[in-house]
Amino acid sequence: MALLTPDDLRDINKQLQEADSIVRRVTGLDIKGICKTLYGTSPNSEKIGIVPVTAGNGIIKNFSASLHAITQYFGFDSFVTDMSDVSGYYEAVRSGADIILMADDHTFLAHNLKNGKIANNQPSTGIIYAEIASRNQKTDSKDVLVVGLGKVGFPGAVHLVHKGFRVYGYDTDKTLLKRAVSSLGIIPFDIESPKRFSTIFEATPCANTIPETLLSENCVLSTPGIPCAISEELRLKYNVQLVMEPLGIGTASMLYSVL
Ligand code: NAI
Ligand code: PYL
Ligand code: MG
Repeated sequence: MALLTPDDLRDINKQLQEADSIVRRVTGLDIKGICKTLYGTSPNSEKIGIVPVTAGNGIIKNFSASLHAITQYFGFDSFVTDMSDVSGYYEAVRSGADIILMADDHTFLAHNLKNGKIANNQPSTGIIYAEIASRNQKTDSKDVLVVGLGKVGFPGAVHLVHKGFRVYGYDTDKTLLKRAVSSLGIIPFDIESPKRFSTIFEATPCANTIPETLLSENCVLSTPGIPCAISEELRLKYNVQLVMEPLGIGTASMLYSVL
């Protein structure tokens, strides 16, 4: 998994506010509204315990603090434990946490201790970014391009197929592309083809994955992938509505899915 850096998380509140305003402009709903309609849930005074984890590459500076800011932004009561790892988990439960948030290098989970529901960040992120893409108010077209069909992109593609979109898919890994074509019936897309899209969902760890030939004026690019899928120059040239934020939208999706 591509790991976040402290720099990605700089000024997370500002990043979240900016993302929220773009999500509103693109869909007519804010991130909370998207989560409510997606999962049919609303917070009910749940308390969230955030546990720092030292395993593997260890603590990412700003990670727990960012989760604290994100959970507060979405109106949850939350706290970061003083201790890490198993001791931190014990501390969170003893301090009355209803939901545990914790991540090692492979898995970022939300576990609701009251109802047993558990969420994984990767599918939760794919689903909410795909949902945002699917709500592009500026188009009637049912065509959506998905670039990157891995742990985030594949569940997003599944979501779009279930919503009745005509999903075009591309991944540099031919095996993953074949899997998505055979299991989901998506249309394999040749990235060199000049077809322009009004809605694109991208989930890769690479920069500049979307060539100019695929962009249309005012198109929506919904992408959790870091770094960004297009250059700033292309964003401005096509007035691309870019929904991209490093942690908060996916975390909101995880939390609402376990309520
Ligand atoms: P993954 O490694 O499972 O999937 C990435 C896929 O992109 C792979 O299948 C790979 O073959 C494909 N790919 C790479 N370069 C490509 C290119 N130029 N064109 C088309 N496909 C290409 O990774 P995962 O877990 O799905 O994560 C994807 C990205 O999302 C990463 O950058 C990760 O850090 C980010 N992420 C962001 C979150 C957020 O909240 N913003 C949350 C979780 C992940
Ligand atoms: C959850 C993010 C989204 C993209 N990459 C994922 C990542 O960076 N995972 C690693 C998270 C490690 C957190 C560390 C800590 O500070 O507790 N163990
Ligand atoms: Mg990318």
